[in-house]
Amino acid sequence: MSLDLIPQPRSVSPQPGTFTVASATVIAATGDATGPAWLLHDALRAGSGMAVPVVPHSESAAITLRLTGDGHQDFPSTTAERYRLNVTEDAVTIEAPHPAGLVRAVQTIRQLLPADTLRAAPVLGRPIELPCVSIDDEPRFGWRGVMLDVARHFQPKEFLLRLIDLAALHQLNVVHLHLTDDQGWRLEVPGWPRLTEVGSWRSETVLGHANSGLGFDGTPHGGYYTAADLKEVVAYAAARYITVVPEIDLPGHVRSVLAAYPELGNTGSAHPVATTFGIFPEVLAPSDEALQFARDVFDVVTEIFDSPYVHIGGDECPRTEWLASPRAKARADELDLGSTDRLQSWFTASFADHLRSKGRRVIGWDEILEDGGAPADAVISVWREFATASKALAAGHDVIVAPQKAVYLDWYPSDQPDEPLHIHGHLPLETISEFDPAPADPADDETEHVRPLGDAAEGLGASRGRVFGVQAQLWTEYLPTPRQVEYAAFPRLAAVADMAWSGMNSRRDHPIADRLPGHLSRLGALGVNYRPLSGPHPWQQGGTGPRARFDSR
Ligand code: TNX
Repeated sequence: MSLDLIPQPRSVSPQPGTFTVASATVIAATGDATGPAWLLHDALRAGSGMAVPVVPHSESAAITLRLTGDGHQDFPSTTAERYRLNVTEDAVTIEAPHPAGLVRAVQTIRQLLPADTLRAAPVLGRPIELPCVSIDDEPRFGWRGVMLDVARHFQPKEFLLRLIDLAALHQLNVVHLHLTDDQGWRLEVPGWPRLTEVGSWRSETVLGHANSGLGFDGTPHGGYYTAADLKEVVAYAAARYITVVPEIDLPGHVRSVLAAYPELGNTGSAHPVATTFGIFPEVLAPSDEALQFARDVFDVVTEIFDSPYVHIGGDECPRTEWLASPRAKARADELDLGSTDRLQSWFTASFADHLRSKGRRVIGWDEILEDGGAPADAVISVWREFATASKALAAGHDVIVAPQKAVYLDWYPSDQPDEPLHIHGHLPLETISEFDPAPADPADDETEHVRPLGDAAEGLGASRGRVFGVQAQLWTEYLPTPRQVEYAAFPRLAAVADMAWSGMNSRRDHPIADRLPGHLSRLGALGVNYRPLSGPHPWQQGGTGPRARFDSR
């Protein structure tokens, strides 16, 4: 019998029989196992209607969650997420060295339950059964992420919570929020009120694709999160052992900042928040004011987010304005950089110093390796060419594998002409399911491969960097609403999750194509607007209006 689990666990032995969740069933857990136990309680309560109590000890039919380690494993790390799940006709036993592993096992149970149990209210009308099975599981990578761009199109807080829950269901452990960009600034920063007053909205948005020449929609678009909103998101994720990594994209992609505070730019002239998409020449001036601005923002960010990592962006930062600015050139000379092009490297180092003083490490897109490079402890999100990963590793950087050709879910999911508007490219599910994020990695043989992410200080001075893991990107230029994001994300994100958790041998032995049909019934029960395997439903197609497919390259 196939259990259609995604991701595929390391070892699964199905047994005959089932465990029935009955009125006498209890969940036994104590101490740090209690949080994961309540997650299981909530999952059962919603979809089965049964309030299975969490109790410290039990003599009767029980689901037991037990911590086996000393609880001191670092999280996130692959060791922290190991778990054993044993379902017999009489009992369900979950053991893990860390509560994170218990939570992963709870997610596996959510997948083992009938798909209808994932609904918000019971519809099943029959006993809730779990197939007997014994599972021994551990992820290949300690960083399994998904990035959501909430800057190009603001995404409501409720959707962040839903995405976190969907990430949890797929055993992902990082949700990266791209909080700022040319088209909008999405978080409150005390002392800089115009960031939200001015920078959080734009007057209108280009219709269709930026290159399709259809004009603008004339409709203001915007929104931002309060500190309380973001703390709620962080806490919701933390209960699921998911780290929310914030990104503040600097020193490029700052049109929303400069609309609010033109004095932070190189020309002082005011530009509105961008209403179209692409790469803009406007970047921060290499001034003390701009550095102070960044520090103030990072101070707020580190107060809200407990992630050991803060993403500083760093992508697509044109040098045009600096090269044309006598002040920028003078600053580069004063700093003895040897070249104006190195100003970005100076920004990166300054941000990293400030964040390091707060016990955090920076992550940047792979452009931060250029023109002077990045501090040794900077983690690189490799997004352009996969080959950059080896260069970054050789230079001693830890790496998050995120190449556009393999994990950019804003690319078209197929060649079909009826696909709704996406940015460009072609990224079918098959490409994802074949991609190996670390081909030369000894982890591939599925033996011991513990590579903890560790704390902020670890990795300093390492001669060769480590592959932290894999991350999918959901850029939202052309995915304006949660439904459109869901279409782009699913089921391809399930294939990314499989890639991030399971070793290559396991993925080859259990092709995801065999497990997806079963898994789609889970997404269906959750009301996810996924793309059917054969192509879009008529109502998901691009049609002939502004949402029509447009291939600009
Ligand atoms: C490049 S990936 C960008 C983003 C776009 C994306 C679209 C990266 C670091 N920069 O600004 O949204 O391509 O795929």
